[in-house]
Amino acid sequence: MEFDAIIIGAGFGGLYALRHLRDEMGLSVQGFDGASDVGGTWWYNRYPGARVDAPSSPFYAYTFSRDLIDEWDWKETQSAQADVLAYLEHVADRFDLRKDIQFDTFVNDARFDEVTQRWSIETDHGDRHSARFLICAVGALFVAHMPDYPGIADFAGDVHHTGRWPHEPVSFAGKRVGVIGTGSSGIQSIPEIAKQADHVTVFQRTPQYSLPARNRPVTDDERAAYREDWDTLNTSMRRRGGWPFKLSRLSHTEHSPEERQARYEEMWQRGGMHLSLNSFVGVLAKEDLNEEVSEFVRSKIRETVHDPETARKLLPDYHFGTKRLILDNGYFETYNRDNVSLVDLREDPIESFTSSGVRTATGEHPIDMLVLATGFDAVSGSMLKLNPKGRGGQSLQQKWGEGFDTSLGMMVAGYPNMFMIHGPGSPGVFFTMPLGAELQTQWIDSCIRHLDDRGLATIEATADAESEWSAEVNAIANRTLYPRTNSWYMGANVPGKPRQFLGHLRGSEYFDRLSEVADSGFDNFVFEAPTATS
Ligand code: N01
Repeated sequence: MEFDAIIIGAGFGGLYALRHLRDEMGLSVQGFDGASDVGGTWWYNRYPGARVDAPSSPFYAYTFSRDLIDEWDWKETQSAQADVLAYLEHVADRFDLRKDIQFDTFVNDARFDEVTQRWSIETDHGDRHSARFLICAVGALFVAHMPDYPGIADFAGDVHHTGRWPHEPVSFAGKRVGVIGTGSSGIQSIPEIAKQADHVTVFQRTPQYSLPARNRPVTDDERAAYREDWDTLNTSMRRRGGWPFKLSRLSHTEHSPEERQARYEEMWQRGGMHLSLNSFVGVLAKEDLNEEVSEFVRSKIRETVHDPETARKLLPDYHFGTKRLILDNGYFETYNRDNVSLVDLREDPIESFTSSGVRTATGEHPIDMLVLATGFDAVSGSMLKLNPKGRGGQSLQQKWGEGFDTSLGMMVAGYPNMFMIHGPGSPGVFFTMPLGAELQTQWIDSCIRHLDDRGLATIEATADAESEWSAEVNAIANRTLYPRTNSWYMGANVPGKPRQFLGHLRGSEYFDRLSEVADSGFDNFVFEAPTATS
């Protein structure tokens, strides 16, 4: 069938794009998703303990509809996966989105036809469709990263990756569970698994900074207050790159060591991201300040974990906050349980798997179930899996062989009329979603109107614009400590992946850039008139 736009993905980004392009712009739109229902990452990541890893309510939500703000009651300050998924199901019902999404359908191929100036796609059911615009809302954290330890395929027990968690309940009762990975997914799930399992063995490669989430119910008064102040909060979210909170302007050099420690303690007690964002200016950029905050968190770990040897293994030694910060609900306390043990893979690496356990340098760890909390081929992975073919049949895997060049994190030279939501070089997964997805979609709206007003067929990024954008993204990242750490932000978690900072760290500047580019008439982009056959 032929459409104006095809949208791949039915998570936060894809659902909003569908609603906007169909209902606000009057386009014919078809969505596709490999999952069986809406939700995207929230449909897949249903491991025990899964929550938004930020103080979320009510800001990890759409802003476009005042009715949605008024009618949806967020339950907790840090929303659980089931609540976020229920919210997205409600959005799908309220705006009647499901009727234009084909679920259980992966798009296997997408290619641009230079003659018709249209995108053709083929699904895993063998159906073919075409559209003038291709919107890739394929998720920044979708392609699961699987470790390839020798013998892992021979392990006879159940194996679950947190990002592909089964929909039927998983029971840990009476089981010895091995967990590999201590990022957000591991740190959120380990305390929950430990409550049920006979024994949990955590295989840790890098100890992590994790801050207390201090999750609690949202009160009726808080709900009333944010609804009353919504217009102001909404403006602040736009100005501050996604979250409405004012940040501390305090300089650490103007405070004594004792005052600084008191401030860290206050932020720790407030929980959430406060220690990072709100203690003093520049925690993620100034080495001396960062080291002091790092040491503060290490002191909290030593204080919390009773066994000194386990505490030692849990002490992170990289710059605080330069891997994605984690908010936990009792992670370090979990190591005080008798049924939890920690293997430090830097001292005692995994050598192989057997059918019944994990063999490390010092011995065998018998397990009945393996949980892989080993993360994702983040940001670029889902686009590379889709692997669209642009001008001259060039595949994205060829184009991105040495780096993930984009313009604005949304368009790629050689791929006309193809847009990415939260692509490499955009701030999506860092802080700005879902607002970032809304603003990116509104930018796509401006592109389409620009084309239609002028009788043009396509818009396309240029290689020069990509180079400029990469330089801008890297310059911002290089003013911080982030690039010094091996993290998925840097593509360092996947062997062989090009090292490159994958996101734009200044959400509000990014939002301004989107507006400036649209207002400039899409300076730096190139256009094509319709061909005779388009
Ligand atoms: O993945 P990660 P994640 N052998 O890449 C380890 C978002 N998220 O799924 O640090 C042994 O952070 C790896 O070790 P190292 C959030 O943005 C959101 O936890 O690379 N270990 C690390 O400990 C988050 O940042 C929510 O040395 C191996 C872990 O596995 C992002 O998703 C919830 C290994 C992977 O940590 C990714 O989080 C959860 C190997 N071969 C996540 N390979 C919500 O908001 C990897 N590791 C709901």
